[in-house]
Amino acid sequence: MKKILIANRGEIAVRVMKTVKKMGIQTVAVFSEADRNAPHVLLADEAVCIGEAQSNKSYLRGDKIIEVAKSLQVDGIHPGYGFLSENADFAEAVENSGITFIGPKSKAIKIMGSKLAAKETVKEYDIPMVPGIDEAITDVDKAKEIASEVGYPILIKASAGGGGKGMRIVEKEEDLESGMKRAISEATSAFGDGSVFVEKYVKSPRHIEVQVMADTHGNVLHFFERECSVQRRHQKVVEEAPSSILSPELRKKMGEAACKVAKSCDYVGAGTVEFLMDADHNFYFLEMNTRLQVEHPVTELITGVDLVELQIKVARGEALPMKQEDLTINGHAVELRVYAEDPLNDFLPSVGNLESYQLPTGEGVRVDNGFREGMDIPIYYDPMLSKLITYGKTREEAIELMLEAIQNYKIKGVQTTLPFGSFVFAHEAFRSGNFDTHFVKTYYSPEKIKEQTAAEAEVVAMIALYQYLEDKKIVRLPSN
Ligand code: MV4
Repeated sequence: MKKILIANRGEIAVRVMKTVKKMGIQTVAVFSEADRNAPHVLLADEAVCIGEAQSNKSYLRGDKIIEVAKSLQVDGIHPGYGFLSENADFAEAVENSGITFIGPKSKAIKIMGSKLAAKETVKEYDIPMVPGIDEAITDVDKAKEIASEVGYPILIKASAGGGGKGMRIVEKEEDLESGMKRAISEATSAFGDGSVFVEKYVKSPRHIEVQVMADTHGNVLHFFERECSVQRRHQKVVEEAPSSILSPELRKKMGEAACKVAKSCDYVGAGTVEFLMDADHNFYFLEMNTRLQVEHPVTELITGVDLVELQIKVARGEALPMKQEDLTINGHAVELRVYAEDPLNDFLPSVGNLESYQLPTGEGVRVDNGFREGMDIPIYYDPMLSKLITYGKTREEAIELMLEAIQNYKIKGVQTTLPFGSFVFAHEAFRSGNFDTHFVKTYYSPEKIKEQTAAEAEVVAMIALYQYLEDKKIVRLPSN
């Protein structure tokens, strides 16, 4: 591979390009009219404008992107995450045009894009699943039967759903019929597919996912887990690796289960297998994400591997250069997603101009960033500015570094989720490791940040006062 096109924008386009360059491969950026001066455009060897700002006129235009790739004699397309990354038709169109899609085959994308197809596919692989039914269900009486078998509360889920869309908790039998009708109509309007199924509702779950990587020679490795339980409305905000609650035995079991999921669909490339873990540490397969994830850096820091480099090697047909036994966990990493959103105002997007934008640096601090001082934040895309990742020998060390690094961000012009990050990392429940997916709902309110800001202001005032008194002492000394 001599030239790779990165079909994405923002921090992930920059992140991917860094590795592509490191490998001595030429880079091609595509960009929308809103991104003319964006960092990913400036970093690339070549850059081509593919349309107007709206995603469906630029970053989602697979046909245009393939056209650009062909005209510039590109060998591979890296889709990043979001946009076209999990679009099976795009992956297929790329392959059909004679270019390598740096990701799995379209068949694997298609299977894992449907929760029911995924369940069907992994069935013979002895993967723990949440009790329930693994086929689309429309008959209310049948649903009642399943529900009384697994016990209430149950969760109705849309097969095509993602990010919690089309999910409905049902506490008791008399609510089942209306819940099901709503779930079906919601799924139909949101995904054009009204298939729903029923599972036992796991009450206080943790979200633990396993990074896998498979080559075209039949090797599948796992790169341990990431804990992503701290999320708000199905949007992850804080991630870490490893999870603070897994024993080595459990880690091995989950890693092996994740590899089996990958094998079940002939997976190739980087993927993530999501599990729910209940309060008794039982784990259940949820779904597989067939892309590089936003939170991949925490895995890179604890394993010392460059996941993008492995993606490219595997796409070139090389065998994975290590064995499972070679992989070990070293230290601990935490990540905060820094969004241009106002945590004091229901996390509404806070778009505007980045009047000041200075990033923390230092040992154990990694910032994956897609912005620059003076830039306007486009309203058309996800408002994530950067990811702050810190690494330490222990979890405590990583968290301390994180709190310090958050303070060393200097952003003016927009509100960000940085103060919310301070809240999470300073919180006793997070620090103790005793938390679940309900963390934000349970502990967070804007008042918490206001209290925190007031406490910080008090410290700053005390320091100023002390300095003032000290200065006065010095000034007075000669006259005394
Ligand atoms: C569940 C669950 C409880 N029980 N399934 C949410 C998104 C989708 N990927 C799966 N989700 C869940 N499935 C059963 N049987 C709770 C969730 C869930 C959740 C999962 C992971 C991370 C955050 C979450 C927040 C709320 C609900």
